[in-house]
Amino acid sequence: MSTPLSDLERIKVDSRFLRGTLIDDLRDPVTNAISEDNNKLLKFHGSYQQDDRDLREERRKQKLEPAYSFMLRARLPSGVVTPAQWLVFDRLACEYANGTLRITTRQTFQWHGIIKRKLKPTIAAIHAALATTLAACGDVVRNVVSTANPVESQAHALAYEWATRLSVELSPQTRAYHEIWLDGEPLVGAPDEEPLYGATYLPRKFKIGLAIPPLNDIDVFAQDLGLIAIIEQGTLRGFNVAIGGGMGATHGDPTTYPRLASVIGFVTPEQLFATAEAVIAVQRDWGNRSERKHARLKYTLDHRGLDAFKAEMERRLGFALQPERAYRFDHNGDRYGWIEGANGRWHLTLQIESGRLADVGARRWLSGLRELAKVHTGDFRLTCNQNVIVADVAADERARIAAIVTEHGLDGYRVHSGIRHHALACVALPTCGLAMAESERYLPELLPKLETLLQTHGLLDAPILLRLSGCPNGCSRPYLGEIALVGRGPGRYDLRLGADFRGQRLNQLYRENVDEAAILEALSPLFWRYAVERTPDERFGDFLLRIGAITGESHRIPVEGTA
Ligand code: SRM
Ligand code: SF4
Repeated sequence: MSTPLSDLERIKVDSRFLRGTLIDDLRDPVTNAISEDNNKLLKFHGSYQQDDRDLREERRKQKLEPAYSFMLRARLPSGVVTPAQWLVFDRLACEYANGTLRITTRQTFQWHGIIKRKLKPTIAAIHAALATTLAACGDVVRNVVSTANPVESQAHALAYEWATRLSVELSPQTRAYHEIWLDGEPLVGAPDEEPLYGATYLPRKFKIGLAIPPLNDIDVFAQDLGLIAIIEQGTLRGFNVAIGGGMGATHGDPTTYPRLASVIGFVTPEQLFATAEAVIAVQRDWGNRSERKHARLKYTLDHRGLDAFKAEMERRLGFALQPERAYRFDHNGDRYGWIEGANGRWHLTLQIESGRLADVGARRWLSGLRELAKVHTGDFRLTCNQNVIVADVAADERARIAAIVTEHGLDGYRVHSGIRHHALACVALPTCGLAMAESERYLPELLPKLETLLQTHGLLDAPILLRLSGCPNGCSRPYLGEIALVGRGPGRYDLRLGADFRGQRLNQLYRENVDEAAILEALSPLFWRYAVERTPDERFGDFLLRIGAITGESHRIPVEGTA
């Protein structure tokens, strides 16, 4: 007897290509919420229904419905935003959302706190700004991310273009989005078509990222499909293909786990689309549609076998992948400050703590970026480390840009400690319905304590990757942190240690379900030993492995890709 399909598969089938009864729910004035089934469909349109968890208990006592609102996520291929778009997005944050813009770990924007009747005008305004929210969430190919490396060379620009084309061309084709949000005419006669996805889309979310070595700022091995651009003598030769990365896990369930993508070969640029489509199509057909916990590509690979998956891909493609080419990653962080591009234009990377653009005290970051957008003639690039690059600045414009940056307190990157420079935190409370512990709101409390500890050992400048997640889903890619906290419950975390600095080795559990005091107590002697015993240029994670503070091998990618 075959296993029954998950409930979501039924909802997708019945949805008529993602329509459901969303239009009716949006019109219903009695509640600020929408039905459970439509909630599932709404994700494909780029939005999640949430409620303010800080207010949940109080409202329950008062017998009020939870404080419902909606999170909206844009699909911004490779994280590129024009100044004109920035100004629109900023206005929407102030008019319809909670007065903040949130840069995500997949180089796009989220708005939080949009009430139901403002969802449609917000989406329409995003569309009018030539962007979309379609397929920013849901069981589809998500926004394709790519190394936020503006114009280092022609070959870099070309690799970037491929990522953008993948994002655009792998988008769903349904007209439902236009009908629901943009007052498009309902479809009569010919049915919608989804040539790649079919009526039930994919078994689960599917993430693609393209990295341009030596930067692994997108964490290419955390992607379902990771592409590593191979540039030789200034020419883009093609891409190494890595499949089956993913971070999500469930506490206490060993059948779920983070996994790094496996490199399965090399393709030329001309073969890229067909290859991406083949990976997606085999996952579409082979992925687990009964148990969503096991539906990501990583489980399909581990269940059916990597070799069998590759063979099926190649059978459908009609050609074999070439052997992987040599590559080397240096690090997976961002390079702060000004950098000159190959064409003599300049790029300024600013650090935005947890990606949250807001005006708080002297940190007038939302206003600062708005002022920059008013005068900047290049574009902005969001990074997967939740930062922003003011890209493509003429040499004689630098002073004006720098003045705005300083005036709004955006110049912290100049003085930040090594660990602060490399800290990521997911959203978590109060909006994320899955959060078990604080993350974004905890980071500003935790960092000074860690900095004090590091300073004691003379390590304030040591670049250490710190990643916080409010639950094991791993939205800040915590399993790739040299130090990571993964939420267990209020004020309690798993402390994980020992990933590398290139995104090529997963970390390991060091202390389970501990509070802040225990975390600091566990780290202090390790910092001390690191200060005293490290070899020149040895990174914290590598050091921990060498001294045996963490043991055993987790799934690991060789430091140097082999030809
Ligand atoms: Fe995530 C679910 C936020 C990147 C793995 N993620 C969620 C939701 C939508 C919670 C929910 O399902 O109700 C969170 C909304 C919180 C809020 O209030 O905004 C959420 N994820 C985020 C963001 C905003 C975190 C951030 O601080 O920037 C990131 C948005 C990315 C984007 O622009 O598309 C974000 N999420 C990630 C990443 C990192 C990445 O992709 O590089 C991961 C790990 C990689 C992966 O997918 O394996 C990630 N998010 C998850 C998972 C676990 C998936 C799994 O396979 O188990 C969930 C839960 C789920 O899908 O059921 C999840
Ligand atoms: Fe929410 Fe967990 Fe993702 Fe953090 S890691 S945003 S708590 S789902």
